[in-house]
Amino acid sequence: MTVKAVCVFRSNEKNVTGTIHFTQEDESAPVHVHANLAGLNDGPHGFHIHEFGDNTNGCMSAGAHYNPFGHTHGAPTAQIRHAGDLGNITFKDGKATLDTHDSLLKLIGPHSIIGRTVVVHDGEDDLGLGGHELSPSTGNAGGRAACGVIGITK
Ligand SMILES: [Cu+2]
Ligand SMILES: [Zn+2]
Repeated sequence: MTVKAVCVFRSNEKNVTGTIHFTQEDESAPVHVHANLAGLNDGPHGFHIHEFGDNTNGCMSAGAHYNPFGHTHGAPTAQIRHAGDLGNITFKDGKATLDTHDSLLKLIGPHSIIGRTVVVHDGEDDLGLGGHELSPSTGNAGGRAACGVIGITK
């Protein structure tokens, strides 16, 4: 049975808005991710699922990248990556769209991302290759510009 989820970014201090839809048709299928965001400066911005659906202290409470298998950070196309690594979303004229399928994300089963947080960052994710001390953990993507919790939808 198809499971659908949605994450909404709204009314934060940086005026970032947008919606991310997730769809998974069955437990072994890749998850379709369709994001439409607005409000950040043009260029690539790190885009990840973080572990916790906790925004108590803003996006910082969402914890680290969702990483149920104990891997290092990487590109969404890399063999070794965090499950939550969606790479970058690129803004042009203040808007960004991402439409992709990801085989490590799940909406069904023990590693579901429902109830976790999507974060868009101030800077670019170097996909683990930048040589910075933070590259293997966060891609050195900078601050957390906006976030939202992933919830079930119909
Ligand atoms: Cu992140
Ligand atoms: Zn990561």
